[in-house]
Amino acid sequence: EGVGPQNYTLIKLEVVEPIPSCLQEIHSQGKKIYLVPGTLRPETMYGQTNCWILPEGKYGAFEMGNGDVFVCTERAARNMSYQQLTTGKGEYKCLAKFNGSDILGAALKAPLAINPIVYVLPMLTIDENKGTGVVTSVPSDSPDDYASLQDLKAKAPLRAKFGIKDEWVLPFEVVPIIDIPGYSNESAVRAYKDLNIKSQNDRALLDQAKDLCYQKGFNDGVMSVGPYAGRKVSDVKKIIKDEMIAAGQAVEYSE
Ligand code: A2H
Repeated sequence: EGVGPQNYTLIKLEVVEPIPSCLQEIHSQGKKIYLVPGTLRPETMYGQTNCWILPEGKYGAFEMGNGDVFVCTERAARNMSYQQLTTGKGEYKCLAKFNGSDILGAALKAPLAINPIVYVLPMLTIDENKGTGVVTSVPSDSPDDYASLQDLKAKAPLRAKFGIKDEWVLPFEVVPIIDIPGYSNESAVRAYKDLNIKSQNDRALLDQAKDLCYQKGFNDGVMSVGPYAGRKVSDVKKIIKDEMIAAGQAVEYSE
């Protein structure tokens, strides 16, 4: 835990057909359902390849003030209720409760993503007490995401353990979105290889890689996709975030 509040951007990844059974009743009422990962890197959303949940994590579907339904931890929904996101202060209506494993393989439409559809996959290192308990995966720029995706790609028994179909994982390649001159256009992949990281459980090395990529990405990164291609990350990060919020693709959240 750091000092002071952490300001996240929650990205709205819409659950689309086939709807998981735990969400079917809500969907049949015509409501839009979103997984809402918290991110510090809204400018990387072009490179999303999947969305992570904790399989044994407890999640709910919560009604927001504007009629949207957000899938996240109850803890996050409670925090949202004090940030003008739900129907009233301290009030958050839970429409369904389920485990992360119940939504594995759900298909999502992720805003800005070059991949038209991404899938919900298991990440075993998610902290249920941070953010929304949902994480969007950008393996080009996040070492944790790259390590977790590599684990699933390389280990058929891991996929089998969680009932993950090959087609939810294997076709998804790293999407280069930010060039760091003199380093890499896939910084997380470079850091993973340089530090000889072997799995999502290499916590100390992943923390090192994460700091390195975060610093380099912000200080030296140049967008290579989207309307701001050629512009520095540090100059367009806030613009991209504000545009997503204005377009109804994201909301602010802090804790
Ligand atoms: B970031 P901080 Cl491209 N458990 O988003 C584990 N990790 C979580 C989480 C949770 N409950 N909630 C959020 N996160 C991840 C993008 C990204 C992120 C990139 C590069 C670095 C990066 C795509 N994943 O984070 O502990 C989310 O991943 C490195 C700082 O609150 C979120 O931003 O500082 C970040 O950790 C928040 O980390």
